[in-house]
Amino acid sequence: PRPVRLAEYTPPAHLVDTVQLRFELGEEWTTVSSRLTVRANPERIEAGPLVLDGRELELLEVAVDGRPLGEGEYALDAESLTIPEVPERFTLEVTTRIRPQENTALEGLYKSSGTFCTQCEPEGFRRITYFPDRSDVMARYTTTIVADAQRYPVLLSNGNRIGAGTLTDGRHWVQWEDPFPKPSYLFALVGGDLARVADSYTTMSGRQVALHIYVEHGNEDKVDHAMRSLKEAMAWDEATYGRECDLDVYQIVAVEDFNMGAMENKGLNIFNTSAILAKPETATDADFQRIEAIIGHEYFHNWSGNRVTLRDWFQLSLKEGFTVFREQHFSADRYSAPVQRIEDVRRLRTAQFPEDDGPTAHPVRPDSYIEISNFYTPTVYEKGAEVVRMMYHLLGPEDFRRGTDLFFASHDGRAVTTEDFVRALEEASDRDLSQFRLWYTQAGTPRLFVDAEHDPGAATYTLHVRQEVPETPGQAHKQPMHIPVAVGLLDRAGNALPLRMEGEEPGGTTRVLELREAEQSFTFTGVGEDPVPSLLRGFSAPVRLEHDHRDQDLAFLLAHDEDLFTRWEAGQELACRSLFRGVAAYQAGDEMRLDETLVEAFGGLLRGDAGDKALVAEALTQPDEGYLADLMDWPVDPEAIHQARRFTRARLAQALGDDFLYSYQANQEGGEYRPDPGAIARRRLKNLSLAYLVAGGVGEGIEAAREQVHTATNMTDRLGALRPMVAEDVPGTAESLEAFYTQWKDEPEVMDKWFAIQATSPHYGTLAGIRRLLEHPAFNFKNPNKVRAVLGAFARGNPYRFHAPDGEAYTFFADQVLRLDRINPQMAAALARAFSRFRRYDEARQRLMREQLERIRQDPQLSRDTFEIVTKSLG
Ligand code: HT7
Ligand code: ZN
Repeated sequence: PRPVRLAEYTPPAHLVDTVQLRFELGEEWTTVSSRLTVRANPERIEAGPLVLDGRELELLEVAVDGRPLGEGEYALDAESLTIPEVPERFTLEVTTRIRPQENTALEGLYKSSGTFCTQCEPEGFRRITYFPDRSDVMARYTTTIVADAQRYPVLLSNGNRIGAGTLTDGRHWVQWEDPFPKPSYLFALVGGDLARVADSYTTMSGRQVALHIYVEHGNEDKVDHAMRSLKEAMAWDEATYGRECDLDVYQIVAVEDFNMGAMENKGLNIFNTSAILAKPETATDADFQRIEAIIGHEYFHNWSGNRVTLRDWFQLSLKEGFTVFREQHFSADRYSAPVQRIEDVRRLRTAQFPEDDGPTAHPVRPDSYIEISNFYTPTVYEKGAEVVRMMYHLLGPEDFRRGTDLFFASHDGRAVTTEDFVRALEEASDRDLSQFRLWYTQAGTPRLFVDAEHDPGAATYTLHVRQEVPETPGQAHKQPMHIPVAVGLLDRAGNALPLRMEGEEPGGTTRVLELREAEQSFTFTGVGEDPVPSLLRGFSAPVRLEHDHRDQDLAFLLAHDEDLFTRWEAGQELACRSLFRGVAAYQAGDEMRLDETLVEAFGGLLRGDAGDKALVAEALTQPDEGYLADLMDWPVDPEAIHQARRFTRARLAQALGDDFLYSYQANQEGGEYRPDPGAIARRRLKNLSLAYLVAGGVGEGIEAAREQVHTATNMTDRLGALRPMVAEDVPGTAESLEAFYTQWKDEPEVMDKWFAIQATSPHYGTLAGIRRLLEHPAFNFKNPNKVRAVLGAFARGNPYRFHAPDGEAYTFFADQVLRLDRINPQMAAALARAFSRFRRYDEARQRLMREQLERIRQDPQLSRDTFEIVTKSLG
């Protein structure tokens, strides 16, 4: 397949002003009739033939200005319909037939547990009807849906309901009109027998918006949290960005089979059930928080993505990076800002840094793709959000807000680019972002090397900073980037020093250094005694930072830094160093030892009366095996990492047994479950303590876990006990797993957790164990949540077993990729990424993984999605 390139972008030859759609939803097939008003694009000198996208469609009829075309008057191939001769303006009528019930790819119109639903982003609309399926063609849609009244009493589309009626054959119809022009990727339709939970919101200008959430009957008791979150998000966007909801009705529908978390279709969001359904008995604190974040994310898209949309798919981060930033800011305001930042950074480091350092690395604004569905990546989303965050801090909140106001006002109703966004921010501030733009076009995570020099005579302190942007596929030479590095200095008593730079007035205790050159030095004056530097406060830029802090400095920062992020960071670094000493010992066949500095630092955290328990819990959380693998020099040794991590965990638990027990007991609470920040933090610390105790084989801890798994009244506590039991396989685990299954087998979201904790356990997630899980009656290969819970969790969350040296897991996994590729190419391509960084491993593992990649590549029916990942991985 030929790649699509940004450099080859041309405006559409034809524009569509209005679209009238009529769907007849049937049990075997669905008929789709469309009526479009089309005109030549005045921006193009010559419009030429009309070319419409279409895939897997059966064309029944095509007519121009009411006249049906004969066979010689148009041309059809597997991807398009071309009409060579068309007038300047005309109406086009097209009738197609599709088979939603056979659509397992979950793109276009498909059926999920008896409900018709759509997923059109990025290129699903072309699986519904022939259309210029590109985001710069924006039209007004009117949609009529006809279906059996009993099976599908609920018929929904974008916009407002403008008509309904019944037919004599038992069918009924509903008509919807969307007043806002939109690209086809935001079209949505739902038909099913669903329950509706209704509420309403009064906007800042006093308009009433009806809020409707549709779920399967029986799930009505699981939407309170989503509804509350939606109203919070609406109020937040008004207060923070001045953005008001522009709709009369905002609808959300939950479906079980969905490739991602949710979709922001105009006025009709479609959600994966896992991103919406929650009650204390079935959802964890993390689920409650994730739901709030996703509800917010999709709602925020109503402005960042829908009102102002994308010119082309290369601009994807314009909506996704910006919207993730908005979502993270919303969550930070709702819970704890430092903890949110830690979680954002953890995600960036575990998912995006490896991508940026591997064969599928690409810029935040990519410049070519084979299959756009492969570009919904951590780089476009999370790194894209970091780029927006850096601009937010460079401009400051007021200028940034002026910039976004200008952006929304000047591009409302248009399809634009990341460049338009940056330009609006520049115009609204006095900032020059020319060099900063490299963040959009240069791939690779910059590395910063910092050396410090204290001159006691002159009372100066100088930071020498060097930056390197690594080579990435297709980008051999990089230019120096504009990197904001927030720093502070601590005196030996742990106080933050007021900062003053040569030739400047004294400032506060945090200073943002703007790095623009390959090497640069920054000198602070009035620094009498040698300070401890606190670098990259708040993780002010998405970079890998290297400095030569001593372990004692890290422990000191962990105990004293005023910046809570840097405190956590120091603790993680301390833990990583200790783990890598363990890795080296394990590899050399020596005895592993626990570092006293780590024991003291962790003990101090547990015993200290640190107000923010959530932060203590974050600091006590071990870096995961995948992150350690990313940090390790070649070759990654998954076994040594696993053993060192396990050893450290167990020994820490034994050394600090009393503290963990105390923390476990002190953070118990009775009363009603509430997912508020304080209660979440206490549960987190309690269950983290429990997990350590179980890992350390502390009898009282194991007893407590066995009891808690049965007596817990909420899923956070139940899983908080079951997860460490399954990880360690303590006596009684098999029975607890069985009891859990019996209790929750009818709750698909809970079963996903049951699968995932087994798939990630070194005891249950062996190859034989994974095979058993795939054969389990509750597993369903067509449901992406189940595939993620078993295969995704195995590859990502169980590197020790996935990379077993015999390579059998690789063969098995490649078989599953191929099997899934026939059913759902997007999911198969996502799984295939598990092999993409095979070059990071030893030669034997490399050979084994390469064999599997080649075997997949040779499959004659391989999808474009999986082909792209596999060929790029092979390089
Ligand atoms: N904008 C949405 C993207 C999405 C998607 C992409 C490819 C395949 C299926 C998909 N479902 C949703 C999600 C979001 O970022 O809000
Ligand atoms: Zn999004």
